[in-house]
Amino acid sequence: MDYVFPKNFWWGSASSAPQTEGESLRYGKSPTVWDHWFDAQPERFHQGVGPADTSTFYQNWKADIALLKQLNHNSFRTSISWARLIPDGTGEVNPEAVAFYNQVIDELLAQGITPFINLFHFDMPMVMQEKGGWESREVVDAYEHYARTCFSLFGDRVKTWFTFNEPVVPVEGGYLYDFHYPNVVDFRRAASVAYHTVLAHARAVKAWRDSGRDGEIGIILNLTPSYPRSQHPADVKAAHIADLFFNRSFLDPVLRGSYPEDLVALLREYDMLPACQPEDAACIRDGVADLLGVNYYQPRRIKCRDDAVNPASPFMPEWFFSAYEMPGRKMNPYRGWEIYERGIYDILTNLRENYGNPRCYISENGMGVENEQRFEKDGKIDDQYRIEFVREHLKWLHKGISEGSNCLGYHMWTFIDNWSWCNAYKNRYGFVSLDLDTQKRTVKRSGEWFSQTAERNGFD
Ligand code: BGP
Repeated sequence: MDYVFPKNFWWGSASSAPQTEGESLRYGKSPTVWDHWFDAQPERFHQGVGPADTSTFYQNWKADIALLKQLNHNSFRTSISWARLIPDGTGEVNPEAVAFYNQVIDELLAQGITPFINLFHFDMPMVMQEKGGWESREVVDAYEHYARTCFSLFGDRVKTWFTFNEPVVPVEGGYLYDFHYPNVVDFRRAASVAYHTVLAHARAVKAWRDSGRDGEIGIILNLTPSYPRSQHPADVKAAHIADLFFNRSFLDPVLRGSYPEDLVALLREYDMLPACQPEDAACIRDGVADLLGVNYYQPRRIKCRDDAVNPASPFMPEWFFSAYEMPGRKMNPYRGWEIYERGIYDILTNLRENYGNPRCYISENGMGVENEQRFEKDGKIDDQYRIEFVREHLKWLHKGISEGSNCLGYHMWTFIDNWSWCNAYKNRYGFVSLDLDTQKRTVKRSGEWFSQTAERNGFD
């Protein structure tokens, strides 16, 4: 084989509670921000399809785990729903939720699939949002309590935990660019949300370590390598600032235990630093993750701004850079995102050279395709484009490992086509297709390919 991966490499896929469980207001679960927003503005959701219409993992977990096994997964990531486990955010645990998550964890283990459990995937319980969401320290306290509850209920069997998935996305979506609830556009508030999520991460890391259990705890970040249009100092500086805002605002505190000095200096200059407490710095310093999950979809192409900023306009990251459409870039024609496979290698190299080569893995990578049904042949989706996508990314990942990167696995987004936020079912990502009318699952060609690759631990 041309590409052989290290022994015990993690082959699997990722999903999340709010995108798969369904039963969004049943069996004791309280509403999240998604249930609330969908009620208020269903027109913001693709074809008016909301968070109740997911792939019904709550009912189908056993059969779905059998499919994971069929696809030779040795690991699988999903999340716990805070609103299901502790419906009022801080009080009583919901016994139906405990029974559900116990069944899922036990079945995964019985099938030889290591559960990777994430605590928060964009799904703030509405009761907590009403208390201010991540702008509020009370919510950070409540999250720590929720994390401790999870560790005490499931930490005897779950050994790989994550505090957050893509914490920068609720900052961007909810507080800067209006694609998540609460639809605020205000940098100062966004900075406070970002800061409190880092703090919440560090508090959960401490809670896990306090539990004395064996295992590890990490965080999952979506990293977007920030490439300048040219080597002109103005473009390089612009790309550096984009990197500070969108990557290093999380990467540095969770891997180095502190914020980049130039990010702090920039925010101080514009009087945008969030309010801190004296004890926070030590908490963040001690909250360095054991393991980093890297979600990689596409890079950022950056150039300096062509025009001067109007200082009367509201402060935004884009005061310092512009996006740049690189001529000749390779695009996913079915979704509109750039495909740049080498980005995975650049991320691993950066982690190795600048962050002490942490234990990491690719926790999401994937190719969304609209109207994927058109590629059906003999009853299954013949998604050769996805096979090509995965292969090409894996080649770069393999190169990173061969140069010494500490990358332990590759998880695909996602297992079964699932509901995705405002896009609902527009972009299909799964190894398994989902018939929305019948809920029938059918393995795609890419699922077969992945299954073989995982079994052989590599490909030609
Ligand atoms: C990632 C999220 C996932 C999933 C994926 C695909 O950022 O972690 O939850 O949504 O993106 O996104 P989309 O369906 O918008 O193409």
